[in-house]
Amino acid sequence: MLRSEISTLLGIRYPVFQGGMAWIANAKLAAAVSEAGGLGIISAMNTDSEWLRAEIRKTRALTDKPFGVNIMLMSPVAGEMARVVIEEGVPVVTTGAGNPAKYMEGWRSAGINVIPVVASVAFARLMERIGASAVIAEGGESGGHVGDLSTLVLVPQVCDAVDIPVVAAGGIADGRAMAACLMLGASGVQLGTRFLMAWECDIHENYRNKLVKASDTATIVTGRRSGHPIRALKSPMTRKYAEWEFDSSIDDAMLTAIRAGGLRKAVEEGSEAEGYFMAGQVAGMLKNRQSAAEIVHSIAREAEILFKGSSQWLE
Ligand code: TUI
Repeated sequence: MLRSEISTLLGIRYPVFQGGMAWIANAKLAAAVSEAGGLGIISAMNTDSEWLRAEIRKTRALTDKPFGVNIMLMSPVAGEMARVVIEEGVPVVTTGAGNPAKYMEGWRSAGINVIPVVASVAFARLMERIGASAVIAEGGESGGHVGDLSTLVLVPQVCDAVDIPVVAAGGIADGRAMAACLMLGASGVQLGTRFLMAWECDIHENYRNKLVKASDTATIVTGRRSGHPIRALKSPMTRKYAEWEFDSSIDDAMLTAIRAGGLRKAVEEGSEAEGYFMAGQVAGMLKNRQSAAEIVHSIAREAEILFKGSSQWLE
């Protein structure tokens, strides 16, 4: 049985978070992960704050275990979502793609454990200073919004820089990567892409078929020009986007809107032409559908076996 600071802090059995994937991570997926002993996370990206309120209540009806809500800070409705998590007494909030400073006091006085995603040491230090309970150090292998550093270099540097627990994310799909991240000093891991294979994950079958067919080099990062780079599966849409990026007649706001709309078209419609199929570099490792519980349990079990066998490296 793995022991970790983050599991104790949050009252979860396995230090395995399910990433709060925009348009994807709903009550059904989050509750299944939490019920299995991990930390399920609902994305606050979808539609409006009443949708979020309903998903939080659905999650509570499905599990009595802790769960979280992810707030994507670039979203125009982030402020509304920030209020709903307080009103609904959500135990854990993770944030992404920005600085949660203006919400921090409200969340902390409501007793929420705030766990921001960070992509650099400086930002991790700042988050610790303003009261984060832990940070998620996410390397650029991840899907969606990405930072510059890879997980292998980001995680140990963040671990050295802060005294709060660090959860590793980006490029993690199995127990080998989990064990490696714990060895780097992380207290837990967060996985997004692998949970796209869960039976409880409602994405269009075209999205899943593309993931199953994906190879190690199947993803591409676009949007560096806008300052908001996004990793997704290569597709007609990403190819077009890569061309538009070099077209000065198309402004940054339009490019961001195209991707936001493209993610919904991928998830709900499976649109080959217009979908933006966000996925991490682990896409090439996904083959089988499994339940969320099988995913959580197998990753934790694999990591445990590796730790037990790790004395093989000693003479
Ligand atoms: O947020 C994510 N990944 C996402 S959000 C998303 S939704 C979307 N986004 C854009 C267009 C269309 C849809 C898809 N994927 N991951 C968390 C994350 N946060 N990764 C990196 C960061 C990050 C980067 C820089 C956090 C903070 C930061 O600096 C903040 C600052 O103010 O310096």
